[in-house]
Amino acid sequence: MKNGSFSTSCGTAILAVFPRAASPCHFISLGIVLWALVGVARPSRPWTEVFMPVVPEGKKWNLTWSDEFTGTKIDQSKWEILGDWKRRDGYWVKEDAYLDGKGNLMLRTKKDGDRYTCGAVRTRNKFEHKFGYWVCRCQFPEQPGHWPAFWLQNDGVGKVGDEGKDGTEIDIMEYPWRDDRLTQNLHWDGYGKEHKHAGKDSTIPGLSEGFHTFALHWKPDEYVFYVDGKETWRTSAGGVSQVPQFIKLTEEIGKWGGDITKAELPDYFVVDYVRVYDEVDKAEPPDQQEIIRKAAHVTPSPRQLAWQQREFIAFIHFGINTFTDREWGTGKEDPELFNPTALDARQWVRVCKEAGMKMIILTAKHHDGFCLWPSKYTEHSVKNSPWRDGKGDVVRELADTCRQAGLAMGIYLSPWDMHEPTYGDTAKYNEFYKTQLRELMTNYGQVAEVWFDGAKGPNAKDMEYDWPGYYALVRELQPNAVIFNGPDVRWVGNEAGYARESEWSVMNRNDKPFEFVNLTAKDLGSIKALGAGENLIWYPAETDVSIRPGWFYHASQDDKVKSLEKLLDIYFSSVGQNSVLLLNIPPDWRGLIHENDARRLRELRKVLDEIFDENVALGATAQASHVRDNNPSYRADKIVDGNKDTYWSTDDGTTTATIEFELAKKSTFNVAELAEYIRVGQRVEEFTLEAWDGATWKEFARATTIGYKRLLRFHDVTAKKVRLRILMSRVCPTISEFGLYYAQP
Ligand code: FUL
Ligand code: CA
Repeated sequence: MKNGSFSTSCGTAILAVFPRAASPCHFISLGIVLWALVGVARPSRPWTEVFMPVVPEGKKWNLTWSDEFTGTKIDQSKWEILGDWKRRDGYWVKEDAYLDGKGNLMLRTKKDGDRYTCGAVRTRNKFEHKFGYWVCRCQFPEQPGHWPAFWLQNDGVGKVGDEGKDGTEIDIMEYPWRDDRLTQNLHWDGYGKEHKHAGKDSTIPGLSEGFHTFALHWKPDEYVFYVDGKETWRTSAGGVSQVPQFIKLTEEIGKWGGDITKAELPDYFVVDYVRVYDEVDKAEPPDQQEIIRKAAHVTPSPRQLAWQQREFIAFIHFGINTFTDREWGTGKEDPELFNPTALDARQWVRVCKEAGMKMIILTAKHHDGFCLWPSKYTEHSVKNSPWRDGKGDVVRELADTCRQAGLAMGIYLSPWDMHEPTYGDTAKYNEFYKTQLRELMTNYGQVAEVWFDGAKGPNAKDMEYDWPGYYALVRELQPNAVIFNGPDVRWVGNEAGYARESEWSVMNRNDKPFEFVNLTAKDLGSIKALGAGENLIWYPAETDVSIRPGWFYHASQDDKVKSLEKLLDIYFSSVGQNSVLLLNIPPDWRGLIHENDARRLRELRKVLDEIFDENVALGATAQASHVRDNNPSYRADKIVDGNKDTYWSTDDGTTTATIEFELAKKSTFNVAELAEYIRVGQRVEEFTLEAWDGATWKEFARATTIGYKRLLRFHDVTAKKVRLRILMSRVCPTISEFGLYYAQP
């Protein structure tokens, strides 16, 4: 329920007189009515300003982040829903955190058999921010034995030393008692014997009824806490956190809140919104035109370009899980289990190469910690397996075979390691991980991609990966390798095989050491998503998906290899949507790619070759409405010359244009291919394709972005004249290729 600008400001006082059985929505409408009746003057400024701290001259508040909890599903691009696992005297379970469909987040506490469960959410890795004004509007639960909390957290809170500057638990509101008394707290230097704490309790009559706001003004040198816009506590205890922190909204079951067996359940903590504001300069925002121009001129690095041109690459998940029939191991597996009977990297390479793939990325170490190469730094590897009498090295065999076959090689090295004893000790483990990375980056020749996986199980020990250190090492030892989940290549955001309709390669990065952009956001590249454009980067998408349901081989999935139709759809939606397709084909326990997978890949190649065999637009005569400088080297026929390195363009200010093509002969087609000359940037925002039917132009395809490659499928069209209309482009469009093909039904 989103309130108008005035209902909230005095809503609280009036709402408090109502019992809390009905939905909060009713309160608000009653509140408005009553307010009108009693003639309370409406504040002339919006409530936000009235209730927000005053900022210094020349500054104003700007809403940086918020969730109003509208809709019916918790927005998982903003929140991680916690559970299901034990927490204090109860359990956090996902089903107890949900939206009520009326604009509120509900965190429920309930009894489930003999367990007590409740809900919790956090913005870790999704929104982390420092300083500013953080406010939550909510209504408390009523029953004993549990309590609501609105707090900020950082993984560095466990670091001892440097006081709370390297991370502090900031409890903006905790409400363990039911007597109008809340507590606000700071905790830093971990939770062990170095633990430090400062806190303040405040009693505010009426707090236990209705909705209230709880806020923190976090300044570089001071925290100021507020309830309903009134200051309750001001402190610089712990030296004030200087690092980005994430939000937690939680229910907590425990004795601090009283006796849960006395509670009438379910009970609810209802959150209307969370908003985060920053102090910004009053000056005008940067000129939109300037951001658009800048974005259109961001270009790929040579390593990114080389990676993009590979288009279709292979992922090989192979390891101890292959022999235990698992997706995630435990780290406790006996290396004896690793014993492929017929491992042949030449077969892997042959299958991939024949499928048209240009690189193979191998899971040198998955989360279980078992290494496919004889690492000097652990015993948990092929060297203690019966395979090749402990003398084998899968990384070496694959690297050598790829090199001979002219395929590039990529390495996946899981940061999360369930076996390694130092895991959990930030300094020691990072050292260990980097020595392993060094081994792989030095002993196996050229590496073209390093794949960093962010996955970490819910029970993984807490520690901080040294991302900047990992990236630096790769740059030092393999300067041509692209770093996935790092500075060069981003995860497309799902594992289903589909890129976005508008898949941009230019985005505005944040200042986080790992997730540079919100990878799962629906919109990453529109002008709106680029915001102020302070940090524009070329950041293209890689689409990882498995040919089978699992990433590792399972005999039970031999008949679940994706259909040809499905793989084609994935190809068109990834390679054909400005992304590289990373298709996983897991070798079986023999150490061979299973016949079913190999057959499906051959079928895929055959169909792709058939589709792209003949481009009926090749060599067409082409006439453009605009040509850059009237210069022949930018003429329209550059689009249909079969050369990726030549392109048509218009004058700088010209962002819409039309090209008419006359094909050599009347042809039937149902697939189109377009390419932008991305060496100079990605620009096109919208275009259509139309065919001349003898009387009029009929649109047969329309799409948004193009980028490196755009493939479109449509119903059969038969025509001799076709036109491409660029409807919107950030600056002058640069189109290097256009193709029309026919796919058999
Ligand atoms: C995930 C991992 O947890 C899966 O096991 C797999 O390796 C996939 C590609 O990435 O994060
Ligand atoms: Ca060309």
